[in-house]
Amino acid sequence: MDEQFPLDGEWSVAYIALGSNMGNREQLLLTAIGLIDAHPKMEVNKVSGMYETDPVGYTDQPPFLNMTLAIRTSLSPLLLLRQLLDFEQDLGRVRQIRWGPRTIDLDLLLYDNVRMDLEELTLPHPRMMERSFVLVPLHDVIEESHQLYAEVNAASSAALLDGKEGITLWKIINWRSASEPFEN
Ligand code: X6L
Ligand code: MG
Ligand code: MG
Repeated sequence: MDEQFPLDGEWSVAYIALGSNMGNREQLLLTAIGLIDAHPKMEVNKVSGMYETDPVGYTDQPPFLNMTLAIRTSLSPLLLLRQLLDFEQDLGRVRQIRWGPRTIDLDLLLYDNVRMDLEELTLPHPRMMERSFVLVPLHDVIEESHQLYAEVNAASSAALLDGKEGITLWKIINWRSASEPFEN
């Protein structure tokens, strides 16, 4: 079953989007990164800049902090997704208004070059290419070898040049010294 994928000993690269617009946003993001890295089957490889972004979808809510991570994982896509949802619960996520404020949101964007379409999980994330608050931080961390690299690069550059997207770099954090968020 799913637990047999990936094969023993194989690690995959996954990209995760983080967002917070309730409570101590920066601390919540840092705590989430710490939980992910502490998991025996997940390792944080690269951390993007932290961006403050205007809310989209449901706009009558406070601004977000958004960022993305590149991780290595030996979990399958579905088990990784379920672990991320568990971390959201650990960090006090309560689902009230659809698209409303949240302490933490952890979205699985990409898993290697996997494409899948299940009720529980679609990869790549079906709406990521339309969301500048995802694309701009993803551009900081995505590997050149990924098949969506060129597309992410073009879309994020367009969003930033455009300037109307309401995305500003808030902080560059140091995740150990391993992160080189702006090597692209
Ligand atoms: C029309 C209809 C246009 C719906 C856009 C976009 C809905 C994004 C939901 C949409 C639409 C979303 C974040 C956010 C949310 C976040 C920022 C969502 C889910 N999450 N805004 N809005 N950052 N800046 O992480 O992404 S709600
Ligand atoms: Mg989201
Ligand atoms: Mg989500």
